[in-house]
Amino acid sequence: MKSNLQFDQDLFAKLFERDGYVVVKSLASDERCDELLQVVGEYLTAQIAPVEYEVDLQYPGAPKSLKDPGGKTIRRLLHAYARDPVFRDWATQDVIKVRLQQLFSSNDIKLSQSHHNCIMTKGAGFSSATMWHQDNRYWSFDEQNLITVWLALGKERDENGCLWVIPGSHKLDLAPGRYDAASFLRTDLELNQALISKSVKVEIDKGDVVFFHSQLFHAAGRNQTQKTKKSLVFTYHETHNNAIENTRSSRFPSIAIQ
Ligand SMILES: O=C(O)CCC(=O)C(=O)O
Repeated sequence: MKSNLQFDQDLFAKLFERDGYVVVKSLASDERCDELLQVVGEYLTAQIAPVEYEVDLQYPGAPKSLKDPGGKTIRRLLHAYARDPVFRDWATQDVIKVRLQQLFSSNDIKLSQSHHNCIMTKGAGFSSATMWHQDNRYWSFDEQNLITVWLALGKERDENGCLWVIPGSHKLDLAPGRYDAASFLRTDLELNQALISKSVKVEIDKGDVVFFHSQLFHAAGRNQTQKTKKSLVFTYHETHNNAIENTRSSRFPSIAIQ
């Protein structure tokens, strides 16, 4: 059997280039996921800062205030890299590094601590939906070429708010009028509706990883189940691709992962 360090590099890069994302099944072992889940559970139960609540974002479905029922539902446990060695260990694993080196065609890669870098949660009962966007709405870098690595710590299905993506959309260059004021795709436009109709859901299991490009359009629904969905999410960039000074992307130093 092939180890997770041996894989068809050409096929991996070709799929990513064509679709803007690629799923690797069982990249993290059950044991690793359980270890991560144990620590995530502790941070979630104690609500250890820094966290982002659903109310902070006000995405569709979010409670209106911290005092409302579900108001203290966490959306993200922030600063995962600095929080705990189990997260750092996963973020710098060779199985991730070799794949990123393949996708960036470079060995000089850094992890951004400024956004994502989190445990993304979809709470049972009080979660929100994320509208269609490219992650470049969050990023201010010299080049719009970042890659997010999303590890599922449990089943991700449509009913618990899995990712949806528009394959190949990372190559699109849309006019500014296609976006709303918050840089989400406007759903009132027929052109955007046609684009969204090409979307596919990314249903994955515990230990599976999605690599996706920062230009890829993606979205996610609410969690309609009774179990909180948890994913560990880091974003990487080439060393020469710097965060623009005095932006949210440059608030924390990136970490070299070679
Ligand atoms: O789980 C979700 O709602 C999607 C999150 C997402 O796309 C993001 O934070 O960029």
